[in-house]
Amino acid sequence: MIKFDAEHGAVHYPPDRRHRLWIRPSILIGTGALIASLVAAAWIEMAIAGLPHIPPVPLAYPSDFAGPHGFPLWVRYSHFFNFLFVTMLIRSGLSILADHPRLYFNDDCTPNSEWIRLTPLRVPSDRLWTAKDDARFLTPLIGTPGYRHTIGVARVWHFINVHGFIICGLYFVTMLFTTDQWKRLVPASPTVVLQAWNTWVHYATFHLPAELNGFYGYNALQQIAYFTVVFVFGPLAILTGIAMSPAVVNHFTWYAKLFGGRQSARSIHFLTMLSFLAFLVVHITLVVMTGFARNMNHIVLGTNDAGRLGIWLGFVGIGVVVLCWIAAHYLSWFQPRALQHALKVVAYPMQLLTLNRLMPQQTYSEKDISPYMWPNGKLPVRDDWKHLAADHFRDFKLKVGGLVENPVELSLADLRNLGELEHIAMHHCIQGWSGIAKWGGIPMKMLIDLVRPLPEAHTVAFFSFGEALYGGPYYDTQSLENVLKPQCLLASEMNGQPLPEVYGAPLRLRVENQLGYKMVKWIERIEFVESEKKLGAGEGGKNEDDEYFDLLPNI
Ligand SMILES: Nc1nc2c(c(=O)[nH]1)N[C@H]1C(S)=C(S)[C@@H](COP(=O)(O)O)O[C@H]1N2
Ligand SMILES: [Mo]
Repeated sequence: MIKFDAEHGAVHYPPDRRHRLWIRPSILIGTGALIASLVAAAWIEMAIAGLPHIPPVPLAYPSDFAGPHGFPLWVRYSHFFNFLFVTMLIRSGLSILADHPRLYFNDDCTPNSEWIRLTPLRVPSDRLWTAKDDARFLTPLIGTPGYRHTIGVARVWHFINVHGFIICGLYFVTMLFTTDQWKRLVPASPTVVLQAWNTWVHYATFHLPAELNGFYGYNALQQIAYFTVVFVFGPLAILTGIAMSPAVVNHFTWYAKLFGGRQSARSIHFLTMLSFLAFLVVHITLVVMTGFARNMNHIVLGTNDAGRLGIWLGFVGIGVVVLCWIAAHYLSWFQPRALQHALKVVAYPMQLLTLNRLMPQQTYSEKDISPYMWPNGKLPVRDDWKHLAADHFRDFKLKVGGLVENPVELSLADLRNLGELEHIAMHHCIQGWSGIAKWGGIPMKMLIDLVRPLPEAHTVAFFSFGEALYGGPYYDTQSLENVLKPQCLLASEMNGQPLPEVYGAPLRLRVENQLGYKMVKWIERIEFVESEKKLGAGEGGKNEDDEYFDLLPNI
């Protein structure tokens, strides 16, 4: 593990390292009751009728076997790479979750409405408690990268690996259906369900059913389990991942509703991860219990004998995967900038072609407005801001300049005279929480028409009165193209009231096709520039510079 000096240790290795898990009791009891009743039903059936007979699944018997034999090379490789990608996704996903360690089935994310909490802390009601204050950290034994709030780098791993996971999955399914291997996984008759139940009665009452040779076919319960993992959990994980994209959800509002809302999609995304984990535990246990050496030869070598080679090579394979976790951990701490750029190479061109083309067009109504909105960021401490705030920003002048024909200084009243628009929108924070609010202000397009950017101006930079998490003024940039999209506002009102101080007074940005950190609060001035590379560390904003966040977070 990495050694930190005292200064870095204070940031990277926070003193409160308690891990706690709380689950809403009704959910724990409900889940427990469901599992207990399935087990009880199995015992009752055995007590009354005895152990059910499991007829040999005809396809699965070597003697009259008609289906696919063994595991071809492509199955074995896909299996290995899938294991690598899924474990990387789980480890980085857990790190992302730790950044807002609460899951909800409602889109408001009001504290105490969560169904699961991975933090020992309750949200205090007597002082300002931001979502950043609430962020936790994981031990690197569980999460990538581990140690502290590192969502930027965790997202890099998540998004790079998801490309691998999807490519691997598409390859596997294509090969499955262009050969006869699909017959292993796809239940061909309804009797499979009955046989799966009978097999469950065996397992649940601690009887191992007569073991079929997996080289030739699976038992009915196994077939249904594999089918569900490949054709239900895999796609569901991908689809609910997409349902967390602000660009998608703020264009196709119905899409998140398919999953019961944006936070419900996030919860289901987590539950698919738990299902993968549960599957992994049972799968590995049964591989070990039902003829370990022979099974490992099937999986690793594609042979059907009882030699030890498969076991040894299998352990080498697992060792390679663990080495990848360790390498990812060290790369995260020593080469975060290179990782950030690597994701940009992979994702940015695709985003410009796809997600970033979606126009925000949210149609929420007043009744959707969240009763609570998580705040984020540090309230400005500068004297000039405090003086302006004390006088309700009457003397505030927004400075708009840089590469423009007509630089201006505008008071809030001047801005209001330019024209005002309102929309009700869902805010998506990179950390995972959301909230719906009504925003009022001047569309950026009107301001742009007024100042007339020069042809070489491609980027708009927003500078805040406030400081960033690790000090230095907060700023962020947008492409000119994105601020010209609908629903992009310089907001001075929230839910029909002047913008409250905590939420960014006097002005904040709204760009609804992106994540929250792009929406600078407490805006002091706006500058049109050639490119984001001229500002700060050149990555496009304070979070991009310091925390390795994406330049264009459409997801
Ligand atoms: N100046 C400034 N603006 C900021 C931040 C900040 O730390 N400083 N945090 C950003 C983040 S991460 C989010 S999610 C939103 C939060 O907006 P809210 O407090 O209105 O919910 O503000 C964004 N704007
Ligand atoms: Mo955020």
